[in-house]
Amino acid sequence: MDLSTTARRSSVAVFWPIIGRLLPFVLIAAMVLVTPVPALAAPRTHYVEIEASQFAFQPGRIRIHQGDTLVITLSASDVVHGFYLEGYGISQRVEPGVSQQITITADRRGKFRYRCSVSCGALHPFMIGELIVGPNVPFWRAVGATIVALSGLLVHFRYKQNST
Ligand SMILES: [Cu+2]
Repeated sequence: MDLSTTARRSSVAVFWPIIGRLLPFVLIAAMVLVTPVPALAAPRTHYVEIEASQFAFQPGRIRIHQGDTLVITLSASDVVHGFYLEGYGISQRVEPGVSQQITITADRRGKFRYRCSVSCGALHPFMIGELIVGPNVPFWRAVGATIVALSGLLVHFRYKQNST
């Protein structure tokens, strides 16, 4: 056996055990990232000011996650408007100069339209906005993958320490 073969052998001998030790963690991390998990709550509270005017809500789109709390301060800048949130059955009338507070616990996932519920003029039917309640999965996947990666490193360095 010549020298270069020996060198190659030993580098392979060092390389494979490391792969062998880390592979389970790589696989677990991949599983954590891919496996669907039920949405878990990491609740946040969002404060949003919605201004209703002929014939739109500002903002017209709100994105939150399941489990979050949404606190809306609703105001009307011209005439009397209404805020009706489909799927949550929330309805609130708002008069100019008197803002209203609406608190919503986002327990249902999906897209929910909010519309004006007080006939406020010609284009009243088009006064529509959208609340998007997304799943909480990405956050927990990131947490899971981080934990697995850290334990992998820990085991790796533990082994290195013991072998020297
Ligand atoms: Cu209106």
